Amino acid sequence: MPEELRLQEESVERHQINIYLSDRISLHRRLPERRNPLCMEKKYENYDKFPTTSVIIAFYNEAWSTLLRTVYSVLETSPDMLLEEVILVDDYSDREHLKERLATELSSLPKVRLLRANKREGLVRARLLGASVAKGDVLTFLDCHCECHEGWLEPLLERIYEEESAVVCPVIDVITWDTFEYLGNAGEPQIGGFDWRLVFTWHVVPERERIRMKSPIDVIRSPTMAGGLFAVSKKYFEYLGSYDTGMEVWGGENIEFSFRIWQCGGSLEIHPCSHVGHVFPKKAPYSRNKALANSVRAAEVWMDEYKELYYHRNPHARLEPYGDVTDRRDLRIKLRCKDFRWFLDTVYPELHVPEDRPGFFGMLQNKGLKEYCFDYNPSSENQDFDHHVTLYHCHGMGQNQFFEYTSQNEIRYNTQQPESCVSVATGSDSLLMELCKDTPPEEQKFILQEDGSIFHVQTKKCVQAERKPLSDIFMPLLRDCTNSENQKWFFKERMA
Ligand code: LR7
Ligand code: MN
Repeated sequence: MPEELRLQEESVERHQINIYLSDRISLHRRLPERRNPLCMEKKYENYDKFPTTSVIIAFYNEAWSTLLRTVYSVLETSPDMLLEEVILVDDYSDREHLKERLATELSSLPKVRLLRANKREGLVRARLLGASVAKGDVLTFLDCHCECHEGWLEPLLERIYEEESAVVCPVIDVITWDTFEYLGNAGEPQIGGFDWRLVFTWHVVPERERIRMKSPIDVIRSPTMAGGLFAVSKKYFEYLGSYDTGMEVWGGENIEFSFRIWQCGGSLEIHPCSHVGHVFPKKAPYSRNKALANSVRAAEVWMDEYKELYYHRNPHARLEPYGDVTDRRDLRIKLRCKDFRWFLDTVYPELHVPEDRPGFFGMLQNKGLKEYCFDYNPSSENQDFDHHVTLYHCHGMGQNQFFEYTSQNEIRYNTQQPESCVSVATGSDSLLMELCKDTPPEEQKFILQEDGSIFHVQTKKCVQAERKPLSDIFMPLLRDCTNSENQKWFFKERMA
């Protein structure tokens, strides 16, 4: 059926999701069981005292079937007593099926309301529009391409019933964009972290947290949240200052809210018994160019002097206009929130905090081949470079050309998580990236000398910039030490 394939590809082109297939899957499908078996033995006492919830779903140009499946799954998996309403907020979509046709479809559904923004608000203000009319005790936010698993809601509301200042996320199961399979497993969920670019990351549950939890189905404390799926007491959300309304479109609000929850006295948790599926698209379906300014706002308000570590790795972020954050700083003072140092020490001790000593971080540039800098692409598809440092035109954008030379004599690539260190494989003359260790092993030790040479202690060789014969590829290689300019290096924070 080449015709069918073509239609599938067309829908992926348009939505970054195989909507052709989604349209052919029931809007009321049942999901495979993905919970830890212990969850099924859990008894909910005080069920009748649990807070009620308004489920808030903001959407922008979402496809019909993924949006409707989200709504039906909420209605079909949530106990009637606990579900106050489902509020859909149309963030100024322009697709035809989201106009009259959607309003008509929803009008026949109990508890469902539809609000429309008068201009594109972005997900933060769209969600707040929904929150402003919500009647439930708890606000439960979902993305508009989710499917709720049986029993997803009770654990979230029970936890907030126990502890009003807990913000609780479900386990996010993966629904694949191409086949719509519902993945996920009953094992231990992961928690949220971030790297120094303020990009959200997933981590295994650290030992200390496993010790704190009394059972595998206790809530797991998480430094950050992915952002789209969580429940929070309406009163507590308002107390915390809801969202930063200066954030546009997409990005950053999840990290900002996570910092704020912890620093201002709440807790952010994942409940292992609550599962919700989320369709992860092939790639971003709309422009997300406001994410940088949003992250800068988060850094400026919550990170104190640690914001410098962020700026070092995103030099262009310093130039980004991010608006006024006075109100948000005032809020931080009013709520007597703790500082970022406390957050790092207490909530996220696993995160390595770079030293960033002046003159020892940034682009690592060569003196002889002036335009060339250390460059590492962890996801390189080119087998030849897999896990190797190469040299590339210095671009001054931080990211994959950002390295830090530490007081432990490591050359660390610590922009992303997990952090890698420059290393040398036995018998090899090229530079290999390996995971950093607590104490650097011999092969990861380099001495950056006064004259700019980089001396590899174990092999007693120097790092030299070279062009690979018969190619346009440049690499740093270990050679006998000479005085040549190609063996001299210096760190530069940004382009002149
Ligand atoms: O301008 C916009 N207006 C909107 O109403 C842009 C988006 N939206 C809606 C959109 O239709 C969707 O319902 O906001 C919701 C989130 O947008 P997505 O689905 O494009 O975001 P995402 O799933 O790629 O991104 C994650 O990070 C975002 C950071 O801003 C938000 O916090 C998302 O909610 C969040 N999604 C999740 O946490 C689901 C799990 C993903 C992971 C990991
Ligand atoms: Mn999403």
